Amino acid sequence: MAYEFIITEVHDRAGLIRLNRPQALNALNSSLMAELGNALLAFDADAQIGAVVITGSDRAFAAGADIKEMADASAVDMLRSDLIGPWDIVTTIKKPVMAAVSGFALGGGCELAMMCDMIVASETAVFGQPEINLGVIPGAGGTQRLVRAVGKALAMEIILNDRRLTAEEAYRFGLVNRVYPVDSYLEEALNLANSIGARAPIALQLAKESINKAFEMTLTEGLVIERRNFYFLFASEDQKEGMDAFVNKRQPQWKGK
Ligand code: DAK
Repeated sequence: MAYEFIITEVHDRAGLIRLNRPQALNALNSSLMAELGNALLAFDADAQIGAVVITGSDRAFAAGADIKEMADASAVDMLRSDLIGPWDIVTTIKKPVMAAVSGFALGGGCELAMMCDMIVASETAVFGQPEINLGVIPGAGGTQRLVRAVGKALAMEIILNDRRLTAEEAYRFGLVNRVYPVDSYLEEALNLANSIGARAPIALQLAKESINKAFEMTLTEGLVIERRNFYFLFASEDQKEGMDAFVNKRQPQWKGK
């Protein structure tokens, strides 16, 4: 499909989505977000794809939601626009999603990265939630996901006082998985996506679902979900294949069935 604000590519089993509004540092306007949502759904439905990577440019992953687009909106405009719909797709697709972040990941850009399952950063990445400078607060999960990622004390500084995190700090505080030089972070993110994406598809889906439940329920409830998903996998051909391959000392061939 032809898109205006994103570019999609396939690298082995990894689907790559490049945010592509360079003149606006990939500011996330509603058209870009709609395209991103459609591309994510298309990769999620494509059996050849095992995992998805979202990236921007070396200069900017995304400098936030498009301030110019929302500057004059009323509260009712915002409420009616259902802005959050396409953003939700990032968190509801079944396959693992990775953000490959270089340069600015600010406001909605940081929130988009945090919606992904993992973040691979370049050494030049900068994470921040500067909405306070605009007289607003994060609106796409920043106040919730940042706290869970880096803890309350640091989240308060970042959101209340526009503290920005370097890639190295983001790694140290547990916001990102890995940091690489700017000329290799994307390739490394694709390698990671391909490594993950080559694994048993149904187990991947249920592992991701179970981990995400850890943020939404009590330990007892989460353990029930995990155990049910574990038992359910014994209904899959991939479980039989995986265990047979181990017993017979061969590589498994996953079918996603
Ligand atoms: N929106 C629109 N345009 C942007 C932009 C943004 N967020 N960020 C940068 N640009 C544009 C600039 O206006 C400029 O355009 P021209 O003037 O050339 O036409 C161009 O990109 C280059 O930017 P600069 O000239 O400013 O470049 P610098 O290197 O000097 O500065 C910067 C880079 C990233 C530090 C600076 O551009 C900046 O501070 N940008 C704004 C960062 C920010 O405040 N981000 C938070 C935005 S609020 C929600 C979903 C999402 C959100 C809320 C709700 N729901 C679903 C409910 C999210 C809200 C936000 O993200």
